[in-house]
Amino acid sequence: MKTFNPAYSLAALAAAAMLTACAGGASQPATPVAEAKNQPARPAGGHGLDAFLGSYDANRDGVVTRAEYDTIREQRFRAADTNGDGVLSEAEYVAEFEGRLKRQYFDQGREPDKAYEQAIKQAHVRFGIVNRARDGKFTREEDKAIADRTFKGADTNGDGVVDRNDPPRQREQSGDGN
Ligand SMILES: [Ca+2]
Ligand SMILES: [Ca+2]
Ligand SMILES: [Ca+2]
Repeated sequence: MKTFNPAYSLAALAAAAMLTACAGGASQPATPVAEAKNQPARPAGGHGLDAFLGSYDANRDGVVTRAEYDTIREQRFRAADTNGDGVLSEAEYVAEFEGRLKRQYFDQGREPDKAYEQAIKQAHVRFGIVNRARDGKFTREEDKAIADRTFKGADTNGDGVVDRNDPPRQREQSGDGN
């Protein structure tokens, strides 16, 4: 295990929550909630390196490879496609986001608040942006295009992986914020 770094705790928690959700199985106990409460609240899939690592660093080595990223993104898409028609409706898209957000609030011992409502609203707005064709169907192709842009946007030093060696950009804006 790596040395404990408080900056990682929320990210690790999010990763643990997500992996548990994805695998549907038991996983190691996450970082104690007491630790997480000391961290600033951050919406699920929020911007920033911590959120990125928390969401996609599956093996928690502090480095997100493209393979890890693509695998989790694909898992997330498949899990979100609850009616199995291969595309995400707005309802499916937002429900997937809300599931992660709920989990995060639960793990932090928080009740849904104004920020929660706002985050859900933003998810609806985001669907309108990611669903470029405006046909109400978010496709894998659309997701892959965003994934590519998001990963490259996060990999600010361009070495093909996302980690703490990637200098933050002045204005954090990458893809759909997932
Ligand atoms: Ca990793
Ligand atoms: Ca669907
Ligand atoms: Ca990099």
